[in-house]
Formats: sequence, C-alpha cells, structure tokens
Amino acid sequence: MESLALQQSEVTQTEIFNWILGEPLLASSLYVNIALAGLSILLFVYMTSNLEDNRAKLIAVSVLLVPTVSVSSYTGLASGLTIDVIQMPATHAAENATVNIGGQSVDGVISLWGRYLTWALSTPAILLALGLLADADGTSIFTAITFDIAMCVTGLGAALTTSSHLLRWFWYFISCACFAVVVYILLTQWPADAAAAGTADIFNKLKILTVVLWLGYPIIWALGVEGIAVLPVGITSWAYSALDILAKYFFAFLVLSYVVSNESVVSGSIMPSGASPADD
Ligand code: RET
Repeated sequence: MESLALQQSEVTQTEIFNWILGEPLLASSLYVNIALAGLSILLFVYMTSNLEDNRAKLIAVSVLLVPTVSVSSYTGLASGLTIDVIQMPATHAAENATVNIGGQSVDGVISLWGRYLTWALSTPAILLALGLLADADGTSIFTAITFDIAMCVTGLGAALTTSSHLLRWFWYFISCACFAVVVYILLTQWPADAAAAGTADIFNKLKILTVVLWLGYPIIWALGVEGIAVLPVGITSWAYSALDILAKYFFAFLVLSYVVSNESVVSGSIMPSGASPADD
C-alpha cells in the first residue's frame, strides 16, 4: 500500500523533461529564453569589451550577470530539475487538480518553482546596476538588495507551501511587503541621487520600466496556478517569460548602451567620497 502511494506522488525528472517537450506553449516559453539569454550574453560581452572605467565595468558585470543567471534558470526548468508536481492544500482552486505525466495521472499541479529561486540571484544584479547608475549610497543599495532577496525567497515559500492555503497567501503578503520597500527606494530615494550624479534621464526611464514590469510578476503569480489558478501553466509561463525578456534583456541592453556611450558620466570612484584605497 505504502509503495503504491509513493509511486503515485513520485514523478521523475526524465518524465517532467519529456512532458515539457510535449507541451509546445510551455516548452517554447523556456527554450526561447535560453536562446535569447545566450545571444544577450554574446552581445553584451561584445558591447562592453572596451570599457575602461571601474564603475562602468562594475555596472557592466552586474548587468552581464542577469542573462547568465537567466540561461541557468531556464536550463534548470527545461531539464525538469527545478520543476515539480505539487499538491495544493485544501480550499485552493487547484486542490483536486491532476496532471498527466508519463502515461499516468498524478495528483497535483506543475510548479516551475525554480523561477523564484533564481530571481533571488538575478534581481539583485539588476538593482545593483540601477543603484550604481544612480550613484546611490551603500546603505540604500544594501537595503534594496536584501529586501529584494527576501521578496524572492518568501515568494518561493508561497509557491512551495502545501500545508495551508492561508499560509500560502501570508507568504505572498510578506513578499509584497518586501517588494514595497524596493519600489519605495526606486521611486523616492534613488531619483535624487541620480539627479545629483547627472544620470537622471536614463535612471528615470529605467526606474519606470522596472517598476511597471516588476508589478506584473505578483499579478501573474496571483492569477496563475500558484494563486487563484485562472491561467493555465503554459500561459503563466509565457507571461513570466515575456516579462523576463523586457525586464532582463531589454533592460540590460538599455543600461549597457547608456554606459558604453556615457562612460565619463558614470565614471568616478567606487569608494565613499573622501576615502581612497590607500587610506587603510
Ligand atoms: C512574487 C510572488 C509573491 C509576491 C511578489 C512577487 C514578486 C516578484 C518579482 C519578480 C521579479 C523578477 C524579475 C526577474 C528577472 O530576472 C515572488 C511573484 C511581490 C517582482 C525582474
């Protein structure tokens, strides 16, 4: 009896890998991003190869991390490594859902939980680039990045909690509170820093792009299978993938184009003012 129950809930990585290949919408949402992330890395390395200034280089490395994490993230998803069948708690809309994998009907829904995990690495890189571009102080960069990581990890908690429907949404609420801190810093703290640093034009564009696109993620989470389950998994995945294309590759391209043609504006010591490496 026990082994029968185990067999029902255990889905192998190979079965998930093959199942994805049979779902064109889901498969394309992952493989298109692997290709785009790869192309972005090549383009960005080429664009930034002649940078000389330290701060410009730091922004470039930070931005380069974004497609690098992305190609790994989507490889994790496409291979089935970071996807699982998860059984939703009582009262959740997908409580009784089943999924047909490897010729058997398995209780639960497909969760692409690897996304939330890898956002904890890619989004801090985006914020570091923005903070450096605005010439923000270390404390506010640290605050934005740590609350952003907390947002992603608590989002992962929301996605993987199977014991209580209420606690899934409580995790979601904690994640939104952390997100609010990030948005607050982006909208009220860094614009003034950017104005003082002479990067207000590009910063304000990127700030709006970031806030508008990032707001889409919690909305998709709430509508998708993790939340009230009105969007099927393929559409949910494409919605995240489309946001990723803009929030990662397009965003990164804008940052790098600016840095490459305005190296002297972003240049400057990355040490606090008045300090120099020789001071210690
Ligand atoms: C979750 C669900 C819980 C509530 C909130 C979320 C916010 C996610 C965001 C993700 C941004 C991701 C990006 C990735 C690029 O690599 C975790 C969906 C607030 C804002 C920009």
